[in-house]
Amino acid sequence: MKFIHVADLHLDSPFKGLANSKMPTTLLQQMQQSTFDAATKVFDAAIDNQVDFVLLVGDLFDRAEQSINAKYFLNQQLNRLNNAQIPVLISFGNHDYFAGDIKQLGFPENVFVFPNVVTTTKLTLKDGTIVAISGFSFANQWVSERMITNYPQADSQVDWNLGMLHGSAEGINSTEGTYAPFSLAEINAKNYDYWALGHIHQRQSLDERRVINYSGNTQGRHINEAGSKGCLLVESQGEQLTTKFISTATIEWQRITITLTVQPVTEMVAYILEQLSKKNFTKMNFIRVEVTGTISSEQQQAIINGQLLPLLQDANAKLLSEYNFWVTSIKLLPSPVQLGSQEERQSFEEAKIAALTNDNFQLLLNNFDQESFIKEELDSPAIQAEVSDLAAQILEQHLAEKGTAERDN
Ligand SMILES: [Mn+2]
Repeated sequence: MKFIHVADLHLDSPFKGLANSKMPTTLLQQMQQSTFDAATKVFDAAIDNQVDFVLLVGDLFDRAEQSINAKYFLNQQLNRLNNAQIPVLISFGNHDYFAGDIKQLGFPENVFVFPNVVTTTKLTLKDGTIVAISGFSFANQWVSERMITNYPQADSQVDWNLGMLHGSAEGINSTEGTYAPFSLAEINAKNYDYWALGHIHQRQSLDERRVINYSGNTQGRHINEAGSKGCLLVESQGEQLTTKFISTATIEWQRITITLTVQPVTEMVAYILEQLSKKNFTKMNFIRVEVTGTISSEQQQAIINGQLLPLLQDANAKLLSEYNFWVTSIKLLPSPVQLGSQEERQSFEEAKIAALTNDNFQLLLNNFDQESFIKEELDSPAIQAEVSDLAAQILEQHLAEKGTAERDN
């Protein structure tokens, strides 16, 4: 048995907040095309590796009202797999929830879409191997029910039992349970051979055998989705399953720290770009420059009030044909804050991860239902990431000041 586990394609993500007059058109196009290019690589990999089937675990589309572009693209890709006789199993997630008539989707005959209740479907592979695959599709943006409890126990009559589940594993990054929450114990109790998880965009295994996996998303969309992104190729070797990561993102995000000294603003621009040029990126990288070191208040102001970035991007645009990077933002690293003990520092980091989640941001956005223009502005992962970072910095500063005040008393 050989299959691809992929989730969170987020086709046609708008990348709001990144396009500006400094960004060269070719790069703008590459960015807007990136979720499609990443998805194409997934389907290429399925065909090249002659997999038995593909599991698409939700958030294929970025929004429930899918763009014509995204729909058309996906249908073309599914047809490619149909021609290659590769079955595709789809369970929709919180971004592309679907409760309508599956026939209306117009998918080719190799596609099976899970309904809104947990359902098991069986595939017989070319060599006679029988695989049972259980899953469900989100009917709404929120599913607070513990859907995991509806999954059947592993079927001992089949060769492999697989689960597809778009949802939040408790204790990873979000404790509130609006995304089909489940615990590792509940998953383990089902005795399946493999769990293809979706929803959390950071690729990770939840178990030591590496058979309960989030594949992560296929293309990072902002600085909080940094690093390599792609899908998993899962293959059986006897009784064992091995997973191999396949990289699909055409643009990778990363933070790069640059140490500056007191110097004129013009030299800052040249110095930063020179440091980045030395990295010899082999694919396009979107960079958040994090500045540290001792700099003048004039330099600090140029960064904080946003004057440096357009200057930097102007010069960056001229380097694009030679070097694979684009500076999307520049931040001053806060000067080290004294949060007292190691324990204080650690609980702050933990609290930060628990509180500053995209889900919590979505809840906050509900406060702006009456002011849709605010909601629309803020409804961009890039801007949310900025706000989260800023919130963390301000909190940290407050805590440090409070700590100092308490120690002074
Ligand atoms: Mn997602």
